[in-house]
Amino acid sequence: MMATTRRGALLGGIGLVASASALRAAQPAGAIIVSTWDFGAAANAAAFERLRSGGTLLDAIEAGAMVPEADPTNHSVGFGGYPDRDGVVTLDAIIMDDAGHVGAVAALEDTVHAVSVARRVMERTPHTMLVGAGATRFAREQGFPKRDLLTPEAKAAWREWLKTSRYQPVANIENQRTPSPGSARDHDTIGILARGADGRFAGACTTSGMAFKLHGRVGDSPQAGCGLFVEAGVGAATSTGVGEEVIRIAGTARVVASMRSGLSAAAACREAVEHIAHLRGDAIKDVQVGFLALSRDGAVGAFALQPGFTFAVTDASGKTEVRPSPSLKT
Ligand code: SD4
Repeated sequence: MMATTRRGALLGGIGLVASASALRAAQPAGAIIVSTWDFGAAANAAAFERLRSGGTLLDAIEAGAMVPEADPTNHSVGFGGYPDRDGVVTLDAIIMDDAGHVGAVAALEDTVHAVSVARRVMERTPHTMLVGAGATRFAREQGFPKRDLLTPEAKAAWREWLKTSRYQPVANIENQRTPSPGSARDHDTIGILARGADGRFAGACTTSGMAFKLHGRVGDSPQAGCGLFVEAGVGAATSTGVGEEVIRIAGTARVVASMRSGLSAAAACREAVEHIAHLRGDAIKDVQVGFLALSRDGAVGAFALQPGFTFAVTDASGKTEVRPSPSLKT
């Protein structure tokens, strides 16, 4: 089974090399932007606007990711994100294009726009990822202002959490913008992908990770091949949910490899979710993981472990639709 899949991927890869220009010519014109969760709609709108005003695909992706980062009511991206168990907000982010350019930061502190710092890592350093104190120092050196990310509301939620100190991620908390007082509120991430009218791809993923995590914990989001993967002539994929489960299977690298071997974006996302379920059995009983993918023909696919995952799709005319993802469990 594994051998067949691998051979399929290999053959798909060879076919692509031979016919990359033919594939590009077959692509429908027009850009498409997709992102995770209901709040992806606002991010897509910013990305679309940036593209329309002449920005590059990377400019658009970055502008989109910056929207939830700056939103204090979004409790797990950037400003207003929930802290770790020591009360410190730490951010993970990545940005990537389809020409092998990638930059990421993990456990970044005191900086609102982690995605922009990730872009600086990509464009101004010989590295692909900076972490912790090094990432934060780099942000200051690059002129990003120091800002305390812990809002009074997030601090109060952390104090409440300290009473039980029970670490238990809640599925689909991302779409709960105003959780009831005292309820568990833990994680939120935006993964945003775009295909330009020229058929090129770019993507970003940014998060404050799982709330009340151990200090120093890094999730899937900033890791290429886990929270995000982009490949020329094939497509792009991003993930959300409990990062540990995505990292175990190098989730988005797997989704993109499946698309390379001929699966549709939807089937590739489903295959990755099924693999997690098969691998983890009861351990993922209440866990949410969602994948979102965009293929070279502009098709959008998503699949999640649990019902409740949603994603936003913006077409070339700027029309945005939030859609529910199919899921393994019903
Ligand atoms: C993480 N995958 O840090 C992220 C969390 C997330 O919506 O996606 N939340 O594990």
